[in-house]
Amino acid sequence: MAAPINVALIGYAFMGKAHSNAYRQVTPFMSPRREPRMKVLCGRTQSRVQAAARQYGWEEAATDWREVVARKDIDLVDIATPGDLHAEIAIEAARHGKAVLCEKPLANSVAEAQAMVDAVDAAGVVHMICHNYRRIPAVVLARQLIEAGRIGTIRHFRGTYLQDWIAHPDFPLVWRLDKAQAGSGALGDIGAHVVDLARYLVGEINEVSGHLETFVKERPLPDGKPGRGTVTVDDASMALVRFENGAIGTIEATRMAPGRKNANRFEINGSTGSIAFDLERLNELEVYLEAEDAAVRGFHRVLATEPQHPFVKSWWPPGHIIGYEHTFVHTIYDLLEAIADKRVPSPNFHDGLRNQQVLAAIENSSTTRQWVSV
Ligand code: SOE
Repeated sequence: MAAPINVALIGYAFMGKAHSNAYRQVTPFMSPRREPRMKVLCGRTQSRVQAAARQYGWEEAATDWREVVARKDIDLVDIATPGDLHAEIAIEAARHGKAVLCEKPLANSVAEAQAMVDAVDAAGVVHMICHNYRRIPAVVLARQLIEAGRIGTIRHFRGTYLQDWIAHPDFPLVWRLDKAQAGSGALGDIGAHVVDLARYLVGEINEVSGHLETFVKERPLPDGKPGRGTVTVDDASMALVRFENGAIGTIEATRMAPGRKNANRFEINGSTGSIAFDLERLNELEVYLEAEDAAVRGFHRVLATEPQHPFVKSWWPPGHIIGYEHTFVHTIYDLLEAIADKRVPSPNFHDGLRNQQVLAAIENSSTTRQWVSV
């Protein structure tokens, strides 16, 4: 692959902004062969994509993604569109031999996710799904502690992702509330992150009992249009889960928790200790270890900002905290390294497919009111 790595980003809303920022911030850390070049930003509306390209630092703006993914000078296609376009774009990009990064959830259905996996495997291209929370130093530390056996055999995973941005019944019917575009609601948008963390930290989920609810069934149409329309996705989802390794868990995702802005939290209990994390305090990991002296034993708040914590030493001196945007910088860093080394990083489309199967099982279980195997 020619140096630098030429990137095309499709989608310029919130996630497109986060990815753009990451390409800019990661550049000084990359060796010349691994440097990204922000070639083209693609979106539907000419005037808006042009403005975004200027603001985010892209060389060109385009409106036809098919033309963009076919370009010979593009190496990496980054998909940050609503879910209904993921499969089509990723499959076409793979067909043209491009590396592909795709936002979560991988697709709007298991069939689409499977087709995406088949396409990248057949083309032999590098692929990754953007579960950025795997690259928080405190979360990686949690995994390291688990892998080293510090909390023993895992028994419980308790994961919640709580937001409140649609709690008001007059919040408009944006695309994220439309099944045709988003695939599902809180379940796919934020529950997918919890499922990913559960898989990353504990292991494969093999059985679920799911419960979905849409509290506000109609909302005002967006963009000032008159009237109300039907909400076709869940506002909230909950599931009991069983892991292959014998652990049990709960996974909850809601956009209807007033006051909870972006509370992506988990607690894991093992036979000899526990760990807990909250994205709203993302530099910290709470750790309880039975092995510690009984007199001082208790939950410790570990600030994961020391040089030995993953990713941290590239940023600031010890104790200087990092933020949400760094989770994307770390993700893009690992992706660019993988592209230069011609290997598939993690999490990738195979993880995205498995995640999609768990989401589908939760939805299916909610409909049938039965436990469903994944
Ligand atoms: C909106 O709910 C959202 O931006 C998600 O789409 C992201 O994946 C999550 O990280 C934060 O919330």
